[in-house]
Amino acid sequence: MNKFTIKSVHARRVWDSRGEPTIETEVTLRYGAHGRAITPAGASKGSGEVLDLRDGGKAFGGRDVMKAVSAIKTEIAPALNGLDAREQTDIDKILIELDGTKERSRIGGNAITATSMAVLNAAASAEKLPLWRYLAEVHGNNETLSLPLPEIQIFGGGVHAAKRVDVQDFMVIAIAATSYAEALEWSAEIYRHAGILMENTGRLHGVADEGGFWPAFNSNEEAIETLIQAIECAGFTPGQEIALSLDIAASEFGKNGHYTLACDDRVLDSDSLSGLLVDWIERYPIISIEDPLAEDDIEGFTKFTWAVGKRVQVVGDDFLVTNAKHVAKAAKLNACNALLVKPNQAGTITETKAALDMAEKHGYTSIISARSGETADPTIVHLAVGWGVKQIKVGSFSRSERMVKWNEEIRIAEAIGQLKHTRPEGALPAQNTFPWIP
Ligand code: 2PG
Ligand code: MG
Repeated sequence: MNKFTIKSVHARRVWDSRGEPTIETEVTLRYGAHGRAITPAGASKGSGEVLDLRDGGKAFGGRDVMKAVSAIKTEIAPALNGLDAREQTDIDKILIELDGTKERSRIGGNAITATSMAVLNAAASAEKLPLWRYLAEVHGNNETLSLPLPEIQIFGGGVHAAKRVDVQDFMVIAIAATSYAEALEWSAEIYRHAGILMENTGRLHGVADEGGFWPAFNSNEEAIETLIQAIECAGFTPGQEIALSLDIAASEFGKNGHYTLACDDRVLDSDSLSGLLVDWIERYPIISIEDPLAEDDIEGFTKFTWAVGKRVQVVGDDFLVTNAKHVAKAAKLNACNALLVKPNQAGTITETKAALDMAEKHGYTSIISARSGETADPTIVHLAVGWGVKQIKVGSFSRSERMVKWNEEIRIAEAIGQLKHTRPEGALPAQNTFPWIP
C-alpha cells in the first residue's frame, strides 16, 4: 500500500454547458490525494464512438445518467479499490472488461471516461505534480514541451446552432502569432469584431453551443466571407497572420454519398461536395478541414485527401472517432492526414493515447478537442501539453466552459516559462506545401 493506492471511487451527477446531466468521478488515494474528472458530451457524434449510458424515460429528455453513476459506485469502485493509480493501462483494461460490451453500453462510456480521467488526475496529484508535468515525465516529453496551437471558433453552425448553416465550425488559427498569449489576443480581437459586424448588420442573435456567434447567414459561404471581414476589421491579413479552419461535420447532413446543404438549398454528391470545398480552399486561406465528407464516405475522404492533402490538414473526427484501428485503416488508404483526439470517443485514457500514437506513427498531425457539451474540467489541456499534442480546439472565445481551458493553457505557459512560439515545430504538415503559411 502506498500513496497511489486507490482508497475510494465516488461518482455524482453534475451538469454540462447545455444544462444536461453528466458524470463526475472522484478518486481518492490512500494518503489523501485525489483526482476528479467530468465526461463531456458531443452533439455531432461519430457512430463509432463509445456510447454514453443514458437513463431514458421522461426526466431531462431521457438524458439522465443515474444508472451510470450507480454503476460507478457499485461495480467500478469495488473493482478499483486497492489498485495503484499509476497503472493506467491495467485500470483501463479492468474498466473495459467490467463493461463487457463492444460499445460500452452496459456501464456506459460516460462512466468509464470520467473514471479513467479521474484515476489519471489522482495519480498526478499523489505525485504532487500538475497533470501536464506528470504526463510529460511519464512519457519522457519533458525536454520537448510545447504549447498547443489553438484553433478558435468564431461562428458555430450545424447541430450546434439548430442547423442555421450546415457547416459546423468556422475557426481561426493565428499562424503568425509569436506566442500563445498573442494567439489568444488576436483571436479575441477577431471574435470581438465578428460580434460588431453581426450587430451592425442586424444579425447578432446570441451564441451557439460552443460560444461562437449564432450564424445568421443566408449561405455557408457568407459565414466564410464574414469571417474574412472580421479578420480584416481586427487589423489582420487573412492568410498571412490568420488562417481559417473549418469543421464541415458532413455526417450531420450527408449519408450514402448524398449531401443536403439546406442553407444553400442544394443536394450534392460526394464529388460535388469535395469540389465545393476545394473551391473554398482555393479562394480562402483555409489550412484545415475536418470531416469534409460523411463518416461512411471513405472513398470520398480518400479522393479529397488525394486532391488537397498536400495543401491542407484533412482531419478525421467522426470519421476516426479517436480509434487506433480506424486511424491505421485510414492511413493505409491515405483517407485523411490528421486526427481529432477526444477522450470520450475512445472511452479511456489508454485508448485515447493509442489512437494518438497510431496517428504519430503514420505521420498524422493531431488536434486534441473538447466537446460541444462541456464543463469546467480542464483535463484535455493537460493531456495536450503532457502528451505533446500540438494543436487544440475547445470551441470559441466566450462561455466559461471554453475560457477555463484557454486560461488553463495560459497558466501552463507561464509555468513552463514558455509563452514562446505558438506554432510548435511540426504542428501542421510541412510548411512549404501550405501556400498560406508564412
Ligand atoms: C466536433 C465537436 C466539437 P461535438 O465535431 O468537433 O466542435 O462537436 O462535441 O458535438 O461532436
Ligand atoms: Mg468535428
